[in-house]
Amino acid sequence: MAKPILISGIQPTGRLHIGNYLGALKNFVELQNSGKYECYFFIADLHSLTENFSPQEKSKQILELAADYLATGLDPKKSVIFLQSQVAAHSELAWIFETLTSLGELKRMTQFKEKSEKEKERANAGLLTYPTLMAADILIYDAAFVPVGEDQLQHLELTRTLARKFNKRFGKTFVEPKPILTESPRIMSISDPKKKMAKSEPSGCLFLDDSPREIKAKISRAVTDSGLEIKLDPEKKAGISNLLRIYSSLIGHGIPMLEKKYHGKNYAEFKRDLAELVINHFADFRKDKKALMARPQTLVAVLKSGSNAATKIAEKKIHEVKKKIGIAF
Ligand code: AQP
Repeated sequence: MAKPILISGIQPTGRLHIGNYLGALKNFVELQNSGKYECYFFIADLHSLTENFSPQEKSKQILELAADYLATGLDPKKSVIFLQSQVAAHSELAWIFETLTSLGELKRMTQFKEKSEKEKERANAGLLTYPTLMAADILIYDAAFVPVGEDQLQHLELTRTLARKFNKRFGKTFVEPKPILTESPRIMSISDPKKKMAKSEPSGCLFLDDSPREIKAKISRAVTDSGLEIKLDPEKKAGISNLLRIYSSLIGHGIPMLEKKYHGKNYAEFKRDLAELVINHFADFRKDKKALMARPQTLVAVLKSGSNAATKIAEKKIHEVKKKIGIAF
């Protein structure tokens, strides 16, 4: 029997942080290695153009994300790893979806509201239509599952709505995808634990390739409350709760076990152990990423070969879609 299809992507907008890892990438690798799915993982470069960028910086960010993918364990022999912009059918389908989506639906999206707030009318239109491109990324492969962090659930719901809307109007064409969330779908900023850790706020990020010195310094500075107890209480102890979540996700044990272990111990001891854990957890990653970045041609070749494979599937689907809506013969 054919395996269910699974797809996800990350934007090349800067170094990955531990929220991207625990909310998404770690799970990508585990799902790939489970052997239960036919996996597609892409670099969402078109989405990333909605942020300010320079061309040189963009090329570097793409290669760096390809290195992040491979260094954390994504494997081109097991998954199709590709660059979104190299598969033209994503953009074609996104346009069709834009014509099926109301302005109201797009304006209600939290990400659009947050990201366009500062720029108001000058915010680029791509920020608004981002979810229709995301729907195309997913639906074009008939994906049944999408591993994402919590921040993307609203967009995924719109994707499901679009699949239903299209199927109702033009006949069964798309699969309605379901999200797969991790145990830590929302890692918070270490400098402001009420906010999500986000690449656009680097001061609150623990980056995967931070040096051991940086990791130690950042974790010891991480904002916590003035209390003494090390226990989960996201309301009153947001900072410590966030650090507990990071710790427990990295060791794969529940938080109660950690609360027991650190009963009667102080924040400094807990933070020291967490820093040690993070440093060791990403030691191989730092080494492998450095080696991969020294071979950019290998990274380009992986993306080219994956993009060719993805194009074959996506071309078939866009042709089916065009026939359904009466613009292909
Ligand atoms: N803080 C987070 N906790 C858990 N998961 C997270 N993700 C992002 N932040 C967290 C998940 O990581 C995947 C890739 O994210 P992305 O780069 O495509 O999108 P993003 O949300 O724009 O990333 P950032 O780092 O949060 O940057 P900005 O500053 O743009 O907001 C997604 O699955 C996402 O859910």
